[in-house]
Amino acid sequence: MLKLCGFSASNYYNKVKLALLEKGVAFEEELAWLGETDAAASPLGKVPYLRTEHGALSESQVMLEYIEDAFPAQPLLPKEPFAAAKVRELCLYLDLHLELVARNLYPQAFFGGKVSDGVRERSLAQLDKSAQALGQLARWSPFIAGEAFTLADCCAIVHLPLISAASKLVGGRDVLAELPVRDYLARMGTRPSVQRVQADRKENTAVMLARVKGQ
Ligand SMILES: N[C@@H](CCC(=O)N[C@@H](CS)C(=O)NCC(=O)O)C(=O)O
Repeated sequence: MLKLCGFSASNYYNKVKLALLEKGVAFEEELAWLGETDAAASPLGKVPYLRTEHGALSESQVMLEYIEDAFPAQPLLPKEPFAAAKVRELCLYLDLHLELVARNLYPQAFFGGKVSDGVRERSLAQLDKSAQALGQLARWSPFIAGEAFTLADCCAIVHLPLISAASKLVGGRDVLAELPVRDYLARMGTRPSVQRVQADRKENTAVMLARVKGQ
């Protein structure tokens, strides 16, 4: 059986967990905090990683693609190649151009640290640009790529709240304010998969923050 490794406070862990739940693929969870990961499975020490019967995989997007190929029932990518590419494009914008940039702000937003003025201003400027690009690509009708729940929703549901929160806490404004994110997340929040992920995230975040404080 697939084993998803990492911890439930992690947005990338939850991206993969959402795909597994939405597809109805059986999996187990293996708790691995940062600093306690399996170096053979995740060479950069990041979470999540996925143990499969063939070996381990790192990088959440690679895991989504593997799960999609290995378990084609309940597809989360359109069959038509161009439509599938548009979903992948959204995943990349969400992971690379939004979440990875917002991540620069997390030390101050969530972990009691401080980011330099330069990092804050550069990150916010890049986020403004990327938010505009997301506005151009996203459909929100009712899902982020259109009429069906796709891999892009797995990215959006876990990343968008963090991007809004980090920009508000560090920059004083929500870089996603112009987009219909609140209604979208409320819609997605009615799905059992999302409710399970949120409940596990809340529980695990309390443990994680206690660990960080104790260090
Ligand atoms: N590109 C990676 C990003 C994963 C990632 O950054 N995970 C965070 C936890 S949410 C992490 O492991 N951070 C520790 C580190 O980067 O060393 C993926 O998609 O899996």
